Amino acid sequence: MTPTITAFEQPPDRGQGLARDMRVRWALEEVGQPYDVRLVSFEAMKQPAHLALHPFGQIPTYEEGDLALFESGAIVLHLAQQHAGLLPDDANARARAITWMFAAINTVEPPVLELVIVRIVEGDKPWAAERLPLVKDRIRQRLQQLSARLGDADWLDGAFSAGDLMMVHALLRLKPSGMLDEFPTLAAYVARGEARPAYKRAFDAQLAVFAATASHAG
Ligand code: GTB
Repeated sequence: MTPTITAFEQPPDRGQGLARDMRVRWALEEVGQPYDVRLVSFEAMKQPAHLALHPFGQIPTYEEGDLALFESGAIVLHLAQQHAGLLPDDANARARAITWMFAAINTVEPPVLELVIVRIVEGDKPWAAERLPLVKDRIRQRLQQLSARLGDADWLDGAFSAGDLMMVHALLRLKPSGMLDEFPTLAAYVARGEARPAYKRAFDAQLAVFAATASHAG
């Protein structure tokens, strides 16, 4: 059965692959599972039909038969458990890869999102300029720790896993800020993720959505 995911009808990142449907697309491509995409507007996301799928009125969602999921991490974990290729067979290695998924969304991503908040949401507040360096320092602390753990390895724990997929995508959000370049080990790690054929296919698919929107707008 072909699953259906949801994504922005009008991607605010102009197809840079920063929205979280990108993780799900990437995981689907890594495991070779074809999928359909239903594009939703910001308005439709807050309507009952979409809220029945996603209680917080967001994308991505995932539907497969009578299963409906939300939360990109949960969707990627579901795919990784159903298909070979994103989690190791060994039970302990599998648990460690899942740990990295949680680390990506629960430890590394929150300070990264704070940067977006202080720059965009709170940018006009009188204290925003004072807060920015504090937020950046918290990000640097996490990047330093992650970089130290990665060392000269290609991936966080042996072969590429769903943990790397989630971590690379969480780090990608930092690219426009230039902060990733302060940590060459992590910049190279993210570049390795972006170089994967599955990443490229997923990226092209979401970019095509923006290109279609842009051509309609023009
Ligand atoms: N924890 C959830 C998950 O991991 O799935 C978070 C889902 C989420 O934040 N969804 C966002 C959304 O639907 C899109 S990804 N927002 C609409 C709303 O809340 O009304 C976040 C995002 C948005 C935009 C950019 N961008 O433009 O660069 C990047 C990421």
